[in-house]
Amino acid sequence: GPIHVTFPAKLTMEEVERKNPLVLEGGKYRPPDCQSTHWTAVIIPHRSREIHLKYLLYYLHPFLQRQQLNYGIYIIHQAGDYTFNRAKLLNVGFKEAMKEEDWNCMFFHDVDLIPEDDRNVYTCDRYPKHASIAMDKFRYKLPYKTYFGGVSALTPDQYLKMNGFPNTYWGWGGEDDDIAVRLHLSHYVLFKPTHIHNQIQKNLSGTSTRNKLYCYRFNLLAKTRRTWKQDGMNSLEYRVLSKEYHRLFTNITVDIGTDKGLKPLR
Ligand code: NGS
Repeated sequence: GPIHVTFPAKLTMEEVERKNPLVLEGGKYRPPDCQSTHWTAVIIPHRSREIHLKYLLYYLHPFLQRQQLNYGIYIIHQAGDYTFNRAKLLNVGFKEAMKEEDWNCMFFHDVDLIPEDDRNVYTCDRYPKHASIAMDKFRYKLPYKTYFGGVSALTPDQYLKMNGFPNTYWGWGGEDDDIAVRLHLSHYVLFKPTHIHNQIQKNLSGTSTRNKLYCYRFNLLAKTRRTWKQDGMNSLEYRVLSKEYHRLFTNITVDIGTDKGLKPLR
């Protein structure tokens, strides 16, 4: 049923670790008393949102364990201070997670969204799934019909069929709309379950700066139909700088480069 989400001020990461004794190194879990057929990797793009991450893990670990899934949590941390690129980090997460296990479901997850109901099942379906369809900040309604931001779930096959996500959106906005167009172009019907999420207040993080607005996002969006087959999983370039197995997650720090000197797609 519903989960009452609060943000205990004194919560520490050690306490979250203590509350999750069955989680294995690197934030992985296998149900001890049954064999689950579900293998869900949760991919979280990240930079300077440690407080958000702590609250998300506090809720997410017990939530996923109650669902008796095999799961792993991957934090994909963008190195340096160049403009954040959420969708490219998600592509990196897919590639790196698949090197470790034969995951059959990827949950692409913003760090600031907490599931608010146990009936938000973190498994994949026949069709790609937009999971964060009801958020408190949008009064539990979609902001617009094709909105695909926040949390989404795809099987590896579904993800590869649409050439993954775009690598070219540097800064805030538009990459989720591009993904929605790709889904449409790959002839996927979207599945919108009744998931409910609570967004952590920006000011809780201590660093309330928003990612830089990406001013070319509308230009790129206008071209997705032509560019999606050249920009995505097949053009992904990055360098892993470190991979650490923490108690509650695997942290992969990556250099994803910049858009300086890159030729615009036509
Ligand atoms: C749209 C953005 C999306 C974004 C959505 C919700 O306008 O990337 O707002 O934003 N699209 C473009 O800018 C083209 S939110 O209210 O969560 O800040 O996800």
